[in-house]
Amino acid sequence: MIWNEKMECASRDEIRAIQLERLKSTVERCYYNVPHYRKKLDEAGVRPEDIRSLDDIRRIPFTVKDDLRENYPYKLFAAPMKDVVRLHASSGTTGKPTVVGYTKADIDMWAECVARMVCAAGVTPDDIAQITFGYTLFTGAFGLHYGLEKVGATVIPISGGNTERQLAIMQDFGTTVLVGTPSYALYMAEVAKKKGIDTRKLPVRLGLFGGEGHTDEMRREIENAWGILDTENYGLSEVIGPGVSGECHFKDGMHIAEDHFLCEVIDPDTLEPLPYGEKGELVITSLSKEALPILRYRTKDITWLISEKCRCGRTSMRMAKVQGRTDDMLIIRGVNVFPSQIEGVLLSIDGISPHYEIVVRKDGYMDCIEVLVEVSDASLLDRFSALEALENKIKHALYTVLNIHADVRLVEPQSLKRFEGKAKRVTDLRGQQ
Ligand code: DLL
Repeated sequence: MIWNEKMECASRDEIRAIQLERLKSTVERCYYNVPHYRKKLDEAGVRPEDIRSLDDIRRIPFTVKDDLRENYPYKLFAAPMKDVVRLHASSGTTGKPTVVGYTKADIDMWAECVARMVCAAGVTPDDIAQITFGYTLFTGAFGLHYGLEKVGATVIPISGGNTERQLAIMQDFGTTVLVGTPSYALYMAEVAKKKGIDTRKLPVRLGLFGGEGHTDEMRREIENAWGILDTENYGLSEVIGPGVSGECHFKDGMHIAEDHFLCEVIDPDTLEPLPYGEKGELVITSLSKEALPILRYRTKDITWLISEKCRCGRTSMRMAKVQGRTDDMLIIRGVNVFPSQIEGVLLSIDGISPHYEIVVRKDGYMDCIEVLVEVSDASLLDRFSALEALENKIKHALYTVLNIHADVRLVEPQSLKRFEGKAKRVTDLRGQQ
């Protein structure tokens, strides 16, 4: 079902007209309500009335995460606090979190975007959705919650953690849709197996996964373990939360809610916009937000835009699966390495589990990368030659894809850390040595 056919199937001309009108009012709102934006726009010599076509967006300066930090907590808000009804925050790895606010209209718009997204994935009012994201300052749980309720699905707001209870509730309440991070879905399947629960026999039929990326190999792993359709969605708190884009059941890119978010892809080095289909950094401008409008936000997420019409009938632009972030990219002896590339290799090899950790350190001046991965069968660890053969096989496969030598250490099943939220798989010790 298409939730909002008028918008999701609008012609390109119609969408562009809506985007231009909303871009103008967003720039105006920023200019007249947020000193930070006024200063930046003045410095760039741009006044709101200079925005006459969508191409004029190129004249607007970029916004980066540090702008939110420097204006902590509320200085980028374009609405008075009496109109702000909700706050969320994103925990940065360093320094202060970034705080985001929503008016009533923003919350409605957010629910609308998530409703479109979950319908595209296949949710109906008959579904029972279990939300395993934490109901915290993180946008994941509340974002999905309001959108799922809007389409009439039954929501189980179980929140994160306590996997055994999650499984018990899932069995008792007849959950049909699992909502969370892909890594948690895998972990739940593993706990279920230990408890003797056959996840494939449960009524769960659909996964709505996001908040972090997952490779096609990991997706197959999840689909096999649960016997479900695994769909992915994308968003970020600075822009709204989940609901920026999501896959339909064709899983051929994530449909963008283009009447609310204007997406560009730029070359992260030259900052020049790239044509559709070319890979670069995603930049998003909000088009209808009131409390925290955001102009040309550099997401650091690497993807490309897909302009061909989708088989589902929606006309919206799609974004490809995020390939990594410009800032989780590891540079190992001069070679750019994305953790997702390593994951892709590991999941294509039999005899190991999808749980892994990447440790980067310096040996003298040399960058060294070590990949720890759990074997599926603990008895392998006692069979030296088989163990060595498997390690070599993984090393070779990693070398073929990454073009660098990585050390591989096979470890016992269940010995690596598990995650209830976003997985943190990389430990980079180079700065601390
Ligand atoms: O993760 C919002 C969200 C929650 C999206 C639940 C989908 C589902 P933040 O905590 O601000 O917001 O983190 C945003 O997470 O810039 C990406 O790097 C990453 N991310 C989110 N979804 C995906 C995805 C939420 N599907 C950051 N694939 C973003 C890859 C993702 N990365």
